[in-house]
Amino acid sequence: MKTVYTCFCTDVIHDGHLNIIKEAKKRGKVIVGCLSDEALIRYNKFPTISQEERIKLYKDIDGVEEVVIQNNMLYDDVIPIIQPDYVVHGDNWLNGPERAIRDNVEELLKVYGGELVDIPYTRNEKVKKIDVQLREKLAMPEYRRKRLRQLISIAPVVKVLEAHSGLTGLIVEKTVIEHDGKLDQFDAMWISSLCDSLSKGKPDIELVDMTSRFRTIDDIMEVTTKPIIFDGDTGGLTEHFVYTVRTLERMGVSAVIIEDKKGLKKNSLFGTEVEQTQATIEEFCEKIAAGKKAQLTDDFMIIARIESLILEKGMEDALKRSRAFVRAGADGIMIHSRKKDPAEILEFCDRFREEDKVTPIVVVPSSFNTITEEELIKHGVNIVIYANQLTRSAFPAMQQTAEDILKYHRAKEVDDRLMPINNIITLINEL
Ligand code: SPV
Ligand code: MG
Repeated sequence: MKTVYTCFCTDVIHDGHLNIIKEAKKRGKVIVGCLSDEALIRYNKFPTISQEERIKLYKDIDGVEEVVIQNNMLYDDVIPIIQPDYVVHGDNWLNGPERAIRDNVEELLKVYGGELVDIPYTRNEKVKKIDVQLREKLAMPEYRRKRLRQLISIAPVVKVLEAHSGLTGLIVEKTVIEHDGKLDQFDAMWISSLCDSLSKGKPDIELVDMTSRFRTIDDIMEVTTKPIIFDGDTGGLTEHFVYTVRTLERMGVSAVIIEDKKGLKKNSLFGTEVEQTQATIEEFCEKIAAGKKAQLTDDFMIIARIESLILEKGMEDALKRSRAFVRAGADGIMIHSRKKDPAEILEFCDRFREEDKVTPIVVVPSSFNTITEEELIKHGVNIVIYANQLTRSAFPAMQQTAEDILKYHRAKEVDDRLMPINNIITLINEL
């Protein structure tokens, strides 16, 4: 009896999957691979049911003999072991970034003479609707909110990119690259106070009010499913912060990061060039505790951001604060620095991790940008936020275009740098 292997990465079985199984069964004994949670989240198919539930779902399909776990998007851990006579898959992987996976399977099969079968992808209204329903489910507050904690527990590091509009949200949501035969993408979005303010032409001094910041979140939520970390600045007055927590939680935001400053807040990257005042440990602990008391779900996270290194108050002060803030209920610690050298950040992480193995650490490597995610993982970092790079790449490009149109009194000279009109009008699909 020949063996046929196919890998599933779905939470719902539709006609397309049943057709794959039907085609597989014609060729022999069907083994289904269940893509592990860890691999799924890299693949933008964030699971809405557990790995165990998916295994059961696949086992229950008529014609499936066996279900195995596949730990990677690439098939290296299963094909050499199972050595199936056939691998079957929908032909949708012939194009786009998934092509890299198909190439990988072809190579693995060549080794012993296995055969690859591309089954025409089933496109009908029912299948389309199920895909949309799955996506919409992920966008619901109760799913989106808990997704950050799930990611922290599954992913080696959670990679976060700034978004400040529906369009930038879509970039974070949809950008997938294939590199070295692997697919990769961002896990979550950061609603930066700097970039949200800049996009409104305002300074980053808590001038853009919460109603407006919530509006930004809502615009992004309308068109995305990935979890959101909100830059809550100082959190404002404790009496106000408790309301902010409730609103963010209700909207489906996963975490708020508040920094231990008081009075007029300025952007941290100014450091000591401008006057900024750090809140006392007692004041900030009180704010964290009040926020934790106000929150209603177990999913939401309040992350305390320590500004001691930014304000040159020293490592001991930063560590002392981290201990106090965790005791007050903080669900994570963000440590910030504006030095180019990551040494002080790494020292903090190492010393913090000596005492505390579990509380998530967040870093924002804008200045210390030579450090890689891999190195940060080794020092116990859980979340890496790329806080402003989208805005910083867009602004100079737009300004140059504006200058050149003025210079040439027409737009022809800038056209080579622009997205073709046909691409921009079709960028967003209508329903
Ligand atoms: C932001 O993105 O608004 C931040 C990070 O708070 S930083 O600009 O580095 O202070
Ligand atoms: Mg900020």
